[in-house]
Amino acid sequence: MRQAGTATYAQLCAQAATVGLACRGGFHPEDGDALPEVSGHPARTVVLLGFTGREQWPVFAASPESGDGAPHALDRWSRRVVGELASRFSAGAVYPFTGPPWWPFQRWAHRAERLYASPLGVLMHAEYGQWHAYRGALLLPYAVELPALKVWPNPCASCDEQPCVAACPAGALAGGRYAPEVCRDHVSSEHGSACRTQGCLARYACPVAATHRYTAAQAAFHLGAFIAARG
Ligand code: B12
Repeated sequence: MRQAGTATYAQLCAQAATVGLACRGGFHPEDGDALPEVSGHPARTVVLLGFTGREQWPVFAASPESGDGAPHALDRWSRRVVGELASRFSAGAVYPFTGPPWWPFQRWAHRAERLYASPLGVLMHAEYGQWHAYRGALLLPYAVELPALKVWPNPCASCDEQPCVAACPAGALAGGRYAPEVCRDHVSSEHGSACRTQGCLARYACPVAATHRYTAAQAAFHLGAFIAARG
């Protein structure tokens, strides 16, 4: 039984699972993180929340937001379910999609779990490879003990063929770093139908954690959002 205003990491994760989210590790903030206060108290623990592989997608797909036809369905769903979770734990919440300026979720992710940047820019996870993402972060005004970082080797360091780089039909990874405009021009053009229908071909070419690859519907949703974000 938890006391009001406190929680263990296991309790947080169990509750997160009930709303369709996975705990993605956490960290104890420092002054430089400049996080908002939670009901007048400094945030003492940040727990990242998100999707791992294709596991949580069906919960979002069955939600009212997914079916209402209005824009930004996944962001609106994330606000609702992360917000619900925050109120259960007397926490604040921040999101990866409010910006610019953006909250630095990938920098935080490196503090929460041992991850490695792939050539695409997407972080590699020990179990899920590139197939994971962030939907929000809980800001807890109390200290929560967090799991130790799991040590594992960077799979990209021993991947000489780099099939991800070779598979990009636009050559958006050719310069040694991801060129988002080159990618988006191609994906939005008549030549980009394979990316649009099958998902990012570079990401799918990665052999790591292939069993966790997104489903066609999940991939198509993200590519659609990426094209729509052109502004
Ligand atoms: C802006 C942005 C983009 C821009 C990148 C523009 C650029 N290069 O400048 C665009 C729109 C191109 C983009 C595309 C994608 N993105 Co993006 N993006 C973001 C966002 C909203 C902000 C990043 C940022 O500027 N942060 C500010 C700095 C200060 O914070 P940071 O943590 O230190 O940021 C680092 C990263 O941005 C990284 N980086 C630089 N360039 C790129 C390019 C890509 C593709 C990625 C993934 C990271 C990355 O370097 C920064 C410095 O350390 C983040 C969410 C977030 N709040 O972090 C998602 C995020 C980084 N994106 C993500 C993903 C998955 C993608 C896509 C692969 C899929 C998608 N969302 O459709 C696509 C790639 C397109 C494809 N072919 O599929 C995920 C990465 C998850 C992971 N496993 O690592 C994030 C964390 C969103 C999430 N909800 O989980 N993205």
